[in-house]
Amino acid sequence: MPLAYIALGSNLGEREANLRAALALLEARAVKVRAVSTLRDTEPVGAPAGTEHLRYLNGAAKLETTLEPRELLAVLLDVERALGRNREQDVRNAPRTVDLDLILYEDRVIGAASGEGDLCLPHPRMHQRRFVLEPLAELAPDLPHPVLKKTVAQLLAECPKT
Ligand code: PH2
Ligand code: MG
Ligand code: MG
Repeated sequence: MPLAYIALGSNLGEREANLRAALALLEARAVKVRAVSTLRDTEPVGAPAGTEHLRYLNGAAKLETTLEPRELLAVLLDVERALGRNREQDVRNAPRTVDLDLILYEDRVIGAASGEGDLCLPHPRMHQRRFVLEPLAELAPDLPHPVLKKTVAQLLAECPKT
């Protein structure tokens, strides 16, 4: 079965409970959660003014699913909505109960300009974000990035700390 990795984030409400609930909902939706990293408290990156105090709980999960990337993305968005994620404010990086980002799906490369809507694989900012790379490296340090041709551990070693 195809393997995918997602990043988990929450900076509103009961953060850990939100992330655990998201994983449980994925299990109920044709997605097998094969591994979950430790969850870590992180400084928000790019927070809108007035929300800088809302720290994130971040982690990563390894999924197995027969869903295609687009279908998996739809399930992720559905689970976000089920857990009260509200995208109406339309503010970039607005605080959220749950954020589930598709980071890698096998070695698939999909560009946002490929006619597949806004799905982009690998996630276009994964290599710039320690809050994604650190938990991912716990699960799959030797996993290669299909475009950058470096492993997750290498990307983490090269990612600036600020
Ligand atoms: N997600 C963002 C923007 N900033 N900062 C941290 N620490 N963790 C996140 O998950 C995060 C962020 C956009 O999704
Ligand atoms: Mg995100
Ligand atoms: Mg997201």
